[in-house]
Amino acid sequence: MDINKELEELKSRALEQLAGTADLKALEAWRVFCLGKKSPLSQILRGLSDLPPEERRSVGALANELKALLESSLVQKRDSLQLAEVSALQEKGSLDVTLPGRPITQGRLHPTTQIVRQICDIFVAMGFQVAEGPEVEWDYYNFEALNIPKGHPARDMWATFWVDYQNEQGERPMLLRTHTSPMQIRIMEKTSPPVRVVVPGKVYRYEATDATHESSFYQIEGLAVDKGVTFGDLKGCLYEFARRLYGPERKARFRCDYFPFVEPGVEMAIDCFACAGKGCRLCSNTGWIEILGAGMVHPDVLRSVNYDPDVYTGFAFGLGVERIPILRYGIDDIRLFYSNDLRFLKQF
Ligand code: FA5
Repeated sequence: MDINKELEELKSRALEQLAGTADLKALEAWRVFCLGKKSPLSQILRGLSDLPPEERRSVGALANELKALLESSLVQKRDSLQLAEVSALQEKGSLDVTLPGRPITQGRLHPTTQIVRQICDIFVAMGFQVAEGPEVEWDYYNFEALNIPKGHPARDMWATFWVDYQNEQGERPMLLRTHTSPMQIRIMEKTSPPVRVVVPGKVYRYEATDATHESSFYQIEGLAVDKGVTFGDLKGCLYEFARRLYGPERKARFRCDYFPFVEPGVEMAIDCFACAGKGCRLCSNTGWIEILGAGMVHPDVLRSVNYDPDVYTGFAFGLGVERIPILRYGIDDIRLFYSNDLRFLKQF
């Protein structure tokens, strides 16, 4: 049959059937029959490319016109059927359109995300940039380039999840990063000094959990390298950070600590909010809660990324993100953060 004639017939048949549809179910059946993938109209449209060019143009225009007409008729019919259904329900008294709608529950940012953003904002205001890096890391970045060669006892400080992948030498060089410090190396490899950057991210440790320890948690790494950076800059920067985050009344304490990639190394602690420094379960009876490790970047680390330690110096720090809201809001167990209890999460 002539395609133009076939289209005419399709049109009158479809419109006639549409006029006869009495409910939404029948309308859906009509849609599938007249506009679905297997409908005669779709087949004509699909076959257009096989027609000679002249015919293709005229048939194509007609077929597309018919498709648009059927689609708009469908929308109109659906609206009128829906309206009729609502009126029928109202007449029966089973629909009360004056009832207030159900409130839409709104999600919110996880407390860890909120605190990561607040901390990064504080450092951005001090001139730091923000960068991110991989959670699955090479042994080289997590340990070796940070002055922790294979077999070094300092590796015991960070019990690790290794990825089950062996290289040609039979070694397993891939792991879940135990800290954000590998990003110090990745950033210095790609950038010339001066560097001022903070790196938020998730880290993993193969260790037992307790009120202040999780096996996966967040850290924020900080790194500043330039000519003439001193330990005074490190302390000034971190005191200012604590003041902006906790207010002036909270006490901060620096003590010597050991990290192979800094020299000298320190830990910074804040006085325990729960016992006002007297000693309790949260602070393991010390009165202080450690929030970060820090120090002056070790000359060997600078050398490993081709920075001249006689010209450049720098400081680095790595802070445990969850410890910050613990101190700020008086949360007495870190495990609450990731146990998905909405009664806890909704408070932030
Ligand atoms: C480090 O991870 C070093 N990379 C920090 C560093 C960076 C030192 C740069 C010097 C220079 P440490 O293992 O102490 O250090 O962890 C840093 C912080 O992460 C701790 O102060 C603590 O706040 C937090 N933290 C450590 N272990 C856990 C854990 N299991 N659960 C929650 N927070 C933790």
